[in-house]
Amino acid sequence: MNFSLTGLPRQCFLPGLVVLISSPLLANAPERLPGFVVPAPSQGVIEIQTPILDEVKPGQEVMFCTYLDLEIPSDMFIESYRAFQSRAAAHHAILFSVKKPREPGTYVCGSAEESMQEETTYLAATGGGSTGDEGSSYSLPDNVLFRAVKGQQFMIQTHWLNYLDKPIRGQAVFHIQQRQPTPKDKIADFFFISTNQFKLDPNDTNRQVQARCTMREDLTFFMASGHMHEYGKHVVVTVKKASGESMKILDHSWTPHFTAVPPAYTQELKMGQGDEVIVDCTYKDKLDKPLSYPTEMCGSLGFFYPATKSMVCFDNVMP
Ligand SMILES: [Cu+2]
Repeated sequence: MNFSLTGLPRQCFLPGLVVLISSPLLANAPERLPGFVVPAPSQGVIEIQTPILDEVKPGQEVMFCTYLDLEIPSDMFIESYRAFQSRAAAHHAILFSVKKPREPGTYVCGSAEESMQEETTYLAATGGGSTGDEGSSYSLPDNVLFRAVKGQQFMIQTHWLNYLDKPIRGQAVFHIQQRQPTPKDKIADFFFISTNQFKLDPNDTNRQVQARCTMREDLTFFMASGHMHEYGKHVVVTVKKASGESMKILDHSWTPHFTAVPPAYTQELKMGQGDEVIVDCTYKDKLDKPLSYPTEMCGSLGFFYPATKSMVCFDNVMP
C-alpha cells in the first residue's frame, strides 16, 4: 500500500530543489475517500495523506496513528499549511514527524501517557469537521517555521468520535508549503497543556476542571487557545508568572464549534522558567453521561518557539 507523498519522488524534498510537482501525477496516487473533496495542491505544495482508514463503529471513539512509508531525507521547513479531515465523526488530524521509527501502517495510538513519551515534531493540523473545500489553513508569523527533521518519519494522528448511527471511514490530507530557512528564522512547535485526571459525573454539581503546567525553560508562545469538547461551557487561560503577577489571556464562553476553530491569543507572550499556565474549564449544567479524558477535555494548545520538539504537559508532568 502506498500512502506516502502523492506522486512526489523523494528527492523533491531536498533543499534547493524547490521545483515541486504539485499534482498526483503518478499512477500510485492513494485512493481518496468517496465524497471527501480536497482541492488540488497549488504549485510547489506537497500533499501528504493517510490511506482510507479502518471503519469506526457507531459509539466508538478511536485515535489512529498512521506511520508513512517515508524517511524524511533532509530538514524540511514549513511556512504554511492547509489540512483536511473528512467530516463524519472527525475530531482532529495532526501531521507529525516522529523520532522513533515504526513499521509503516496504521495503528490504534497508545495511551496519553505512552504518547507523551514519544518525541514528536508538529507540522500541521486541522480540527474536526472543518473540512469541505476550505480545510484549516495556517501561516506562521514572519521568521518562524515548523521543521520536519531529517531522518525522522511522518506520522499522522487522527481522532474520531462516532456519534452517528452508522459506521464511518475517514481520511486526512495535508498540503505543506515549505521554503528555504534564513539565519533569522526560529523553529516553532506545538504545545498541549491538559489534564487527564478528571471525571465529571451527571449527579455532581461541580462542573469545574483545572489543568496546570509549569514551564521548565524560557520560551515564547505566539498562539494559544483553550481546548474543550462539546460539553464545554466556559474556559479561562491564565498565565501566572514566577514573580507572582498573573494575566488572563483568554476568558470566553465555549461552543462545540471551538473544538475545531477556537478563539486564540495571538500576541507574542514570553514565558520564563517557573511561569505557570492555568486552564479553568466549566462544563454544561446537564450531562447525559459521565465524562472523562479523552471524550471530554480541559486544556490549552498553541505554538511556541524556540523548539526542538512538541511540548506535551499532562497534569504538570512533561517527559
Ligand atoms: Cu480534544
